[in-house]
Amino acid sequence: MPHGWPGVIEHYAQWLPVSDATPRITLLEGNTPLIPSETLAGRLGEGVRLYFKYEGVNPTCSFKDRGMTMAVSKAAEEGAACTICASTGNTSAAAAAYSARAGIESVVLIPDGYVALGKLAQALAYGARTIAIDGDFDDCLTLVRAISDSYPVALVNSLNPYRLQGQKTAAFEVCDRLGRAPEYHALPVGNAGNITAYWMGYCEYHEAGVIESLPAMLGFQAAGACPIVRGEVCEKPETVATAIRIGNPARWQEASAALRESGGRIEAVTDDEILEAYRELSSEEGIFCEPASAASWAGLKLLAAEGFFDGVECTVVATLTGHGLKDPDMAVKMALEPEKAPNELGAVVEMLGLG
Ligand code: AN7
Repeated sequence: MPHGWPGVIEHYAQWLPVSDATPRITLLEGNTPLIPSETLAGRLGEGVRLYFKYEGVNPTCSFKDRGMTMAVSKAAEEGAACTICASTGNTSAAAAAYSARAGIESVVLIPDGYVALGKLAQALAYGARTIAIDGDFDDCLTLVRAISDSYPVALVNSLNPYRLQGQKTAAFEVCDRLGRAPEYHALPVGNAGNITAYWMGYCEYHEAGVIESLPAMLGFQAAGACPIVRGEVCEKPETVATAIRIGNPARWQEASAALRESGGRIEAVTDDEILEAYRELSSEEGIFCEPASAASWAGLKLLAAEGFFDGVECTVVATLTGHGLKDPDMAVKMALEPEKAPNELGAVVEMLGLG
C-alpha cells in the first residue's frame, strides 16, 4: 500500500464482484483496529484471548460503510440517480454519505423517534431526503421494498447482495491481522446482515485455503427484539439499543444457516445487561461504542456465566459495530452530572482532595 489504505473495494477487489469499470465510491472505509482486551478478557476465562473489532472508527462511524461503499459503487456503475433505504440510523448515515460522495440523491426512511441523535444528524448533514415514518424499522423496510420494486430507485438495505459482499471484508481483516480465524466471533444481531456477511467472508477464506479453521458464530439480540432466538416474528420490538430494534430480520434464514453451519449460538441479552456492558467497555477498556454494539460483550459475559469458556484455550473476536458518539443522549443519561466548581484554584484542589 504505497499510498496508504485504499478502502475495502480496492484492497479486496479480487474477492469482490467488481471490475475495472466499477467506480470506487469510497471514503477509505475499513482497516479498522483489532484491539486486544486488557481488562475485560479475564472475566470470560483464563484461557481466553479477546479482541474487539472496533468498527466505530469507519468514516461514518459504523460497520455499515463497508457494505455501503459496494452498494453505492454498483448503483453508480448501473447509472442509478437515487438510492433508498430503511434504517434504524446507521445504514441511513452510510447511505447518505456514500450517495453524496457519488453525486447521487438519497432517500432514507426511519422510525420516527427511534433513531439516535448522532445518526439523524448525519443523514441530515449529508443531505439525504430524510423521512420519519410513524412506524418501526420493519414498516420502513416494507415501504422501501415496495418503492424500489416499482420506481427507479436503488435499494441499498442489506437485501442488496452487494452490501453483504462489502461487509464480509471485516472477516478478511480479522484473519489477515490474526494470521488465522478466531475460535469464536461475537456480534450483535438486528437485521442479521452482518453475521451473514462475516460467515460468508470466513467461508471464502477457508475455501481458498487462507485459513485452516472456521469460527463458531455467536449472535446476540436484545431481549425485547429477539425474533431469531424465539423463532417467531417480534411484533412490537422494544430495546434501548435502537440500532437493533428489529422484529423481522431480512437475513433471518441466512443468519440461521450461519449459526447452524458454524456450530454457533444465538442468545438474548436484556437492556440492563446491554447497558452494563456498554459502561464497562468505555470506563474499563477505554472503548466507547453505541449500546447495540455492547450486546457483543454482554452476550459473551452471559456465555461465560454458564461456564462456556471454562478450561478452554481460545481466541474470541467481538465486533463493536458503531461509535459511542452515535447516541450522545444515552451516554449523558448513563453518566453522573458533571460536578460544578468556581473558577478558583483552591476550590478545585480542595474538591479533588489534593489540598
Ligand atoms: C450499531 O442501520 O439495521 O444484524 O438500519 O447499527 O447486520 O442488522 C443497523 C444495525 C448492530 C445489527 N450494531 O446489524 C440500520 C441497521 C449496530 C447497528 C446492528 C446494527 P445487522
